[in-house]
Amino acid sequence: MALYLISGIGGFIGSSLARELLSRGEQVRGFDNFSTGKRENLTEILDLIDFREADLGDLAAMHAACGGVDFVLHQAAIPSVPKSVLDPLGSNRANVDGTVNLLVAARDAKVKRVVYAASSSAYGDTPTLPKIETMKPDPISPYAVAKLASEHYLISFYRCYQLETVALRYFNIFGPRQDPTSPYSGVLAKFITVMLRGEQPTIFGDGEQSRDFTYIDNAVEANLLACKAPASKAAGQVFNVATGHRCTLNETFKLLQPLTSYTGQPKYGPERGGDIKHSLADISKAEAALGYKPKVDFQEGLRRTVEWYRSR
Ligand code: UD2
Repeated sequence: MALYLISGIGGFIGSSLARELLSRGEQVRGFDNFSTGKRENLTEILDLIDFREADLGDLAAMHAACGGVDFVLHQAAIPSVPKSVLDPLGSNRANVDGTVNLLVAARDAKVKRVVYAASSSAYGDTPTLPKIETMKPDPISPYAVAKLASEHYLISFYRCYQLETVALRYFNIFGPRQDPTSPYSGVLAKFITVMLRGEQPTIFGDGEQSRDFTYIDNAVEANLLACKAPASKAAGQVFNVATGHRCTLNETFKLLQPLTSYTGQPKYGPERGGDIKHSLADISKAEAALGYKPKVDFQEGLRRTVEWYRSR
């Protein structure tokens, strides 16, 4: 049994990681400042975990949180392209300064490995698809720059201090518990909840933008594999975490219609600043080095997510 520290444990990815680790009999500690995470995501597991309310900006709290920890799963962030365009300083504080604080604490506590929630936004809008880790990154939004800067900090901490680090470039993770209520929420959480209410979703732009939407269980599995993969294959490395397929927003809307019983049409609004047009991953590096294989495809993921929101 190992002790895992999850930053951002109140978030949808952090709380999903916690549930899976508990079901595997592992020990879980976690912290959140509830800036985007939610207490209700932890309700049934609160008694089973060592939870602390803390902010990544508090180095003393990070040192305390890392004591005795085997693996850190660093999910805490302000995860939004448009929010970072409005507030680049806030994005940098949470997404870069916060990461460095946690890395310093993890290094000092001699944790075995830090696995980081990096982002596909690092690739930017370069025309070549699929995106492969050897491509030169070309981030557009402050959020994408911050996520990429943190990746480089992870690699630096491996090179300079031999702290084993792994960066997982998430491609549009979705699933149960993703918050649909903020203007910055992920598109699928918004579309599903709006359509279930019989309301019209808004597509920003022409709807022909595409994403490699990745169901949460795949991201959870990738994190747990990244903790256990041999250091020779994983440490100091960056991996795409995705499905290797993409879907446009217009196609996604059509898939959601029968699942949500929504019979109307979407509205179209202006394109969003800082957005990229197409996103699709090559996942062969994660397959070869981590043994990663997407377990749940997009359509099945949509079905499970719609069912979850419907049951609320
Ligand atoms: C980026 C990253 C993703 C993750 C995420 C964190 C890319 C390709 N992906 O997601 O991996 O790091 O940031 O937030 O960079 N949209 C609508 N209507 C809405 C909401 C969104 O049309 O009501 C559009 C939006 O303009 C975009 C697409 O849906 O074209 C996806 O937006 P999103 O905010 O769900 O995720 P994205 O791609 O910015």
